[in-house]
Parts: sequence; C-alpha cells; structure tokens
Amino acid sequence: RVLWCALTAALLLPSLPSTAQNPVIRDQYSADPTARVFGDRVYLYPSHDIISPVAPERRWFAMADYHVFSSNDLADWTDHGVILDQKQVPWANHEGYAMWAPDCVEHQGRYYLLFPSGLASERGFGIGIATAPSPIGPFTPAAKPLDGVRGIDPCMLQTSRGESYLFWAGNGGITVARMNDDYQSLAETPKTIAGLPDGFKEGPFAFERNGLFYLTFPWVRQKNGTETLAYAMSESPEGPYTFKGLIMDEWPDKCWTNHHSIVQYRGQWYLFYHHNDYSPTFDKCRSVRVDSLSFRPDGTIVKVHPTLR
Ligand code: FUB
Repeated sequence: RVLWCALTAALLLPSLPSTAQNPVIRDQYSADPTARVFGDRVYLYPSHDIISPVAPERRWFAMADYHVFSSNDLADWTDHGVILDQKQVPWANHEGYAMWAPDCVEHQGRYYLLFPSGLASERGFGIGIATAPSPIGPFTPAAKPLDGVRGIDPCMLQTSRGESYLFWAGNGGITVARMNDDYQSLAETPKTIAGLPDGFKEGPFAFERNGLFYLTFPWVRQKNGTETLAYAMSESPEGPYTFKGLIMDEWPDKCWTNHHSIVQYRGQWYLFYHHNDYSPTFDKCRSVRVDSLSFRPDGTIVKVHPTLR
C-alpha cells in the first residue's frame, strides 16, 4: 500500500524544479512574501508595490491592494487577482497606499488575511483582519482594526498545541500577543520580544519545527547597512528567544529592505524573500524570490545564498 501511494504520488504530482527561476512573479512588482501551504498548493500573499499616482513624497512603499498567487511546483504561479483593496477597508485611509506586508492563515475552516494599513483617523498603522471561505477569497474586512495593536508586518504563529500568537513590528521592536480563538481580539497584553540584538528589526515571521520555535526577522545589523534576514530560537512561542545569526546576508547592491517567510512543501523547506531585481534604480519596487533552505541536525538554519537568476 505504501509503495502504491508513493507511485501514485510520483505519477500525479509534478516534481519540483531543482533550482528556482528568480524572481517568481514577473508581470508586476511583489514584496514581503508570506507563503502558506493550504491543501496541495502553496499560496503566496505578497505586498503589491506600485508607483503611486499621488504626490512624489508618497511614492515610497506605495501599495493599494493585495493579489494572491498559487502554485504546485513553485515555478508556475497562478495570479488569482485582487483579494482586497484599500478602498474596501472601512478604517483605512483610502488614499494611503499603505497596504503593506500581509499574512494569511486557516482557522476552523476559514481563511484570515492579516494586513497593516494606514489609519484614516490618525497617523500610524493599524492591523486588520479580513475573512474568506477560501484562500483566494472573497475576503471581507472587519469594521475596525485589531484593538491594542499599532504597527506593521503581522504574522500568525499557530502552534502544534492549538494556540495562536500574533507577532508584529511595533513599539520599536517585535511584539507578540496570544490571540483569542475568535481571531478578532488579543487574549493578553502585548509584549516586546526580549533577547534580540540591537539594530532596526521588522517583518517577524515565526514558525515551529520539531518542538522548537523560530522567530525570523529582517535586521539592520550595522550603521548605514541594509536589511539582513536573521533569526532566534526558543522552546516557547513568546520566548525567551536566543539569537542564532543570519539566514541571508545584506545584498551588495543596496535594496534597503528584505522581508521573507519560511515554509515546508512536500518535505522541502523554502525561503521566500524579495529583492529589487526589476527596478535596480528604485528599491521600493521589489520582486518575490524563493530558494531552498535547510537545517542542521541541531535545528539551526544554514545560511541561504540567493539564486541569481
Ligand atoms: O513593504 C513595506 C515595508 O517594507 C514592509 O512592511 C517592511 O517589512 C519592508 O519590507
């Protein structure tokens, strides 16, 4: 029976390419990729960089909507179109172009898109939730952003014990709070993660592997530097975390940001990240890339060197 299953899988499932062709999204800018596996496909929820139609000072990090993409070989991606636009979000500034790095998770048969956006009522970012019956929508945003959360770059960690923790970048660091089961409110007062190195950090992506928790994040490790990807490990979701080092170095050609997610698909781990491949003179128009990632026997991560093409 095992042999039969293996043979059927080998015949039915396309084999994954041994090297990815980067960038993977080639007809639009895409950044801050969160990849998630739902069923037998990988779904990619990136930000969507555009050249903003509004004043030049708002051209940095201009994003009006989200697309979702899916693939079963990580090479060919289907664009399922726009799943949420800033104008659909009741609490967001509809001309803010600040639909930044999202995440999407499944919980009790529904899909929860977590996204930051500029607030209509005051300066700064809130984090909102939109729900859908499928990974590709249609997503309906809640009327208000999450209470008690101000910041960007949400990531939901769902543990093997059935708890959920929201991580985000805010209050000058990386912040975490356990979520209530309704996925509409925090179950506790947010805490800033301690034990991480000095230097600017954002874009938390947390995951669990073999009973250990990984908190991974873009990190500017030196003055006038650009973002590396770094990580810390812990035996519990909220820490204490121990800093472990870099997953990816700074790029030599000065795209200031990097932002990533890590996912296991058909037994192999992958790092999704971004770089300004298609916009070498303006690093706010970025493109999503993917490369394989591996772990040492002690659970630490082997540094990833970007595939050049
Ligand atoms: O894409 C806008 C911002 O740039 C994200 O929120 C950050 O993580 C950085 O990638």
